[in-house]
Amino acid sequence: MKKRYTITAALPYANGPIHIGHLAGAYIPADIYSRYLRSMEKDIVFICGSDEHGAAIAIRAKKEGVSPQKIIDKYHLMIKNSFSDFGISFDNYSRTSSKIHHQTASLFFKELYDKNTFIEKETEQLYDSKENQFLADRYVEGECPKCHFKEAYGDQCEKCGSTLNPIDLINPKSKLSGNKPSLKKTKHWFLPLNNFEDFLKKWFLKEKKSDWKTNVFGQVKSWINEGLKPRAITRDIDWGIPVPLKDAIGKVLYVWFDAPIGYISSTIEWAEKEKVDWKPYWQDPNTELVHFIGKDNIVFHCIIFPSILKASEKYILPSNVPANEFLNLEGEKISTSKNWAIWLDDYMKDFPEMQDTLRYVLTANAPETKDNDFTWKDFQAKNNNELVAIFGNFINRVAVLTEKYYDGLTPQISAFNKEEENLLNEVYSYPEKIGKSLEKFEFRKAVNKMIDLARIGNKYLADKEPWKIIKTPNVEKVKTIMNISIQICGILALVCEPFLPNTSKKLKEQFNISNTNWNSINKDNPIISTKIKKSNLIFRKIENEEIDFQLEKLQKSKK
Ligand code: B3M
Ligand code: ZN
Repeated sequence: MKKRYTITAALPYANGPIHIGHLAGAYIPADIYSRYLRSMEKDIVFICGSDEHGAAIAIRAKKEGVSPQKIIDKYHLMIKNSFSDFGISFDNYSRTSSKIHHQTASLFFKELYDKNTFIEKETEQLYDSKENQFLADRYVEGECPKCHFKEAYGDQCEKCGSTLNPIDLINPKSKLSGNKPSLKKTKHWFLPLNNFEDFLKKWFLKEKKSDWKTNVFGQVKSWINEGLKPRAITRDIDWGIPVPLKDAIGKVLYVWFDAPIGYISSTIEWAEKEKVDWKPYWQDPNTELVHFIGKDNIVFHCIIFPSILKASEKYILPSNVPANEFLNLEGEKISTSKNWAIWLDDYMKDFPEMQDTLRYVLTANAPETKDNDFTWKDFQAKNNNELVAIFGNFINRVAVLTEKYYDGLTPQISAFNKEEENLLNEVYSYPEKIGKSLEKFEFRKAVNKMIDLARIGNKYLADKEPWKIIKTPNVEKVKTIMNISIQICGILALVCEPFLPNTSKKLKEQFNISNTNWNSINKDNPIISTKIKKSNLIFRKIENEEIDFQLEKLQKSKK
């Protein structure tokens, strides 16, 4: 029976395009991990979709004078295409405006309501009397009472990650009219997180979480120990999933109640297409559930969503939430409003066919345990000094020399000497070495091990200098050198797949490799083909002018 995994990546808001910070934060790590699990022949489903409710979309629609539906239709498609361009290999990419999600989320709410999970309470909420609208979430901005960040939202502070209630904000201001809000009574349904404190303490603090990242564990532990309060999970706005209760007309589910349930509805949608049962992926205790997110979503994935799943008593809980920190750009925070970002569709126009280079750089300098910085100079250096000069150079020399000496035919070798056996043992240990790092969500370490394998191949060829031996009586030795080098190329073709899917495809094609299972290769069962194809460069150098152009464009487009 294959081990089953449900892998989710945070549902991006459908109110703008995707930038490199999104890729580095959640989507590339999630894709690397999912591709690795597939190559280990696990039973995995990799799930995502557009998050299409919430104040941010309604506010953007109002600003642009269009309907929220128009906003989400535009960006859902743009986002879906960007992910596909960069090889983010979801098994299903859905959207929370779908019927199946409205049904799933409504049923989920009703089931918890019927179990008396929620508290029904009339409270005073912030109200914009000019716009005649209650102000929740991103409809209101103010100073965070915890860290005093000046632009905290009504439901969350992006700086310290705390969840907030709008009335907690210091000097709140309506994002619609800019006015100071008044207070007005309204009824909402609250999730009594305080009732889940014992469950969370046991599940999160007592049960084994040694393999959770310290930045995640520390943040959640402090929130649980601070004490949890009831949180409203309904809203007085007209964009979202209507609350399925008679006395809730005009109210919708809070976006952070419905969105995580979007992982489940996207799985149901996938299972219907595949004609399989979705339940084992969400309700079998042997299934591993892993959420890939950015650090600003930790509270929702480690406290609120697990409490909702627990309340339903039918679902598994996440085995891990390896949240990444933030990626900055040229020393500044990436900002959509200031247009300080590298948008994926722009990157594709300027660097067509070079998605793998961006995947490589965003993995090698991923903000795994602390915020990190992306610079165009570093992008150029990693591409030219590592992908071109080490990886590409090695592959190219092996293909050119095999073509030149043996018409592309792989020399068959029956016996290797001790030194060669040791080298083969070392190179065949890389799939397991890389796998071990991936299983610990240490993607930077894993990709560095991949490039180290290319370094070993490059050094072996440079040390052995077959181009000198070919003219001597010891010409037979060249056959061994090329055979070993071709085997290293084969291993690289396999282990680079999670990081560089396009490159892996090209190498498997060039070296005639059909195998994908990392467990099935070793020096007694070598990954080698009889004939390899002529070389075409798998990476190209990036010139200084290209980088100067990008830096100029970035500065010019800044708002
Ligand atoms: N839509 C993304 C964000 O906060 C948010 C994630 C939902 S995952 C269920 O940027
Ligand atoms: Zn804060």
